[in-house]
Amino acid sequence: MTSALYSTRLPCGNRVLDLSRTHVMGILNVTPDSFSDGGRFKGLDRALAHARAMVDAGATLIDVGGESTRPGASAVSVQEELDRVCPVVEAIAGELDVVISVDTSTPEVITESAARGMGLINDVRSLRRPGALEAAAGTYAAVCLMHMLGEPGDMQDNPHYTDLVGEVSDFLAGRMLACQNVGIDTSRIILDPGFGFAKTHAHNLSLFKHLEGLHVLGRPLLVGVSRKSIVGQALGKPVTERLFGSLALAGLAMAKGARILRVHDVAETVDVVRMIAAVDAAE
Ligand code: YH5
Repeated sequence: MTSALYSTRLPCGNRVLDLSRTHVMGILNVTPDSFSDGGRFKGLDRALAHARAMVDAGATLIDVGGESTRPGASAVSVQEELDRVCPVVEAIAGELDVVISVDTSTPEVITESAARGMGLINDVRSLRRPGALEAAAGTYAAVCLMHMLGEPGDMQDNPHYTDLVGEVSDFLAGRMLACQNVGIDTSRIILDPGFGFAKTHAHNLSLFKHLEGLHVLGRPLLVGVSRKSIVGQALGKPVTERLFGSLALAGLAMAKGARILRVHDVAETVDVVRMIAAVDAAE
């Protein structure tokens, strides 16, 4: 087992996450493709029910996402993203005992979500949008910095690396420094290699194999591979048939020291985590 070099207390707004153990983060999409019918109230109702089910299944974080990062997805206005995300954050904060993560790059969404109970800023752009660093510095939320080159729309255009782990590590170190420079303490930061973002299948596999190389940065790692193409391409399976492959990678990520697993299938992943934790706890 890989043991941590960092403090295991991650401050997440008015909560603290104990990263001496591995946590499961449940994915909650609040994009219109996930809520096509029924209007806002029904959308809110369903989002809350889904969040509740994931918490009951053992998720200790819920990741609320109002902007699709799929290549080709249309851009969402700031107001639209606020309208999608804020009511959901408020509703979860009012009812559930869970850290609320918000998948956003938008300064206004960072600020408004924090005021409603967000505990973790999960920005796939690592606070590179103008004003995002300052917005994050104005909150007490934890920050997940993720590696991605370019933007979701162009990131898969021929990504190239000469030293994959080194370049991912350097990028994340640079973003940690940018955070420090605006007053975001390193104790608030977690890191993510960004599987599927500006990476070929070979890159994803190699980065996963050498995940331990990112421990040199001295911060907890989050891994998000649930149902992604790393599974689909390795197994030749469509998105609906990627559960077992995703669970294999969840177990492997945990064995390699990842402390937060971002997943769709919470109950199944929680079994994987508990099983490995039981073995780790043995004499
Ligand atoms: C991540 O890795 N990923 S959004 C395509 C899929 C399945 C899932 C076709 N936000 C990450 O989940 N945040 C996303 O199959 C993330 N780390 C962090 N921190 C993409 C996604 C997905 C894409």
